[in-house]
Amino acid sequence: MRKALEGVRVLDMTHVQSGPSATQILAWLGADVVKLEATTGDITRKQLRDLPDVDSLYFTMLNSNKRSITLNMKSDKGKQLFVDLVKKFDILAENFGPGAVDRMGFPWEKLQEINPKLIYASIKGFGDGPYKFYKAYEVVAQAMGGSMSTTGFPDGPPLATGAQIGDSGTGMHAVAGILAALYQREHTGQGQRVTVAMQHAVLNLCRVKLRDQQRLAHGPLNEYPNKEFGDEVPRSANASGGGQPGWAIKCAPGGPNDYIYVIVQPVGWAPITQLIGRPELANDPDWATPEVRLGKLDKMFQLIEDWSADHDKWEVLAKLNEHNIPCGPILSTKEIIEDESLADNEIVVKVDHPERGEFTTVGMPIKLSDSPAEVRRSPLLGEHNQEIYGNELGLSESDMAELKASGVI
Ligand code: CAO
Repeated sequence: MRKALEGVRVLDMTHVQSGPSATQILAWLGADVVKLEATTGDITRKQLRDLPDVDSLYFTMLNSNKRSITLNMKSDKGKQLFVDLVKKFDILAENFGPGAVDRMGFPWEKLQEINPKLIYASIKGFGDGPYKFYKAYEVVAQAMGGSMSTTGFPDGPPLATGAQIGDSGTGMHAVAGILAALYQREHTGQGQRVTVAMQHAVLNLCRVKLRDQQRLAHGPLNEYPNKEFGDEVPRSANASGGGQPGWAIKCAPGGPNDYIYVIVQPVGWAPITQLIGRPELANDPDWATPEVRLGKLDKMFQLIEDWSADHDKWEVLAKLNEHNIPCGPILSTKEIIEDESLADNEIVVKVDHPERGEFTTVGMPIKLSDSPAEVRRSPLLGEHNQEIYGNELGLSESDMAELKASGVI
């Protein structure tokens, strides 16, 4: 079956997480993604290793379905080869520190000259302005995009979230930009520059917190559990802060992930009162409407917890869902990796690797009926030098040997 992006070629200079997460999606959609690495390789090949001398899970889980070539972009010969490569690709993607590709000798204007159809995608920490030349990592973006100040308990410090919204979150935004640029190229015949700043992507994901920042001007945020409000959106623990109240309530037997997140929609209240053994509260004027419950959400969730604490989270999930009450047990990473339905959905998948053997990774979260993704292993460093430099660019075996000996590839 033909894949959605079959025929699209990506020269992938990305490293670490944000960029590789984007190009991995393109590869799953069927693009030919060729990862161009320094001769020492993407740093994550060696980071957080669980097995000696084997590409790390960090690398293998972010670079599946790609090919790998090595190229020293600081050598003259390397720069020449890069020019030949750029002519053959549709997309160039990178997420180096600010200015790195310019310093290699390839500012956007030059890349456009080499290949006017090229789409050049860059991820940086920040947009134009005072932070433009600053490097950034995941939690830096969470800090400056509105996530950390709004995550945590009101009386505790700002917290980072485990979801990699700064890195992979930005990568997904980059995918949207790249696909839009590809589509526009169909009409214009021209490539374009796609840039995404991690701070901007996190802010996009924290959009509702800026909603609340402006609502504050008109009074307290009643949907928040906080008792006092200043002039900025406070951390509100596990409150959804949205139109329907929610909270993480305890379940049996009381372990660190024995919780379930429950949302009480207006229609959910009556069945909840039945379930928790307090049917009289369904029509009690002190409890019957969302408006009267709003001022005592903590008490409302305590009532539910008094019931849930005697049942395990799976039982609570089943019982609440019998009444269409939105809820979700807190799943540990162990529970997730062992979850049969996630495996059946091919979102948790097993992949074989020549050095590490079989390992588990997260599959393609976007399902296309006519372009199913098949997760294949990540490439070894420089595994495809022969295919690209030899077969495609026509370098001879002796040329290749010389380039290798002189540290160009
Ligand atoms: N050949 C030769 N040199 C190469 C090369 C190649 N193929 N590929 C990269 N390099 C060189 C670059 O030219 C650059 O050298 P100079 O600084 O001398 O010009 C250097 O390697 C890469 O620099 P860097 O700033 O990207 O790397 P770093 O480890 O110092 O910083 C990071 C890492 C992530 C902070 C930085 O890349 C960054 O801010 N990226 C943008 C934001 C981002 O994506 N962050 C997400 C990180 S994922 O958690």
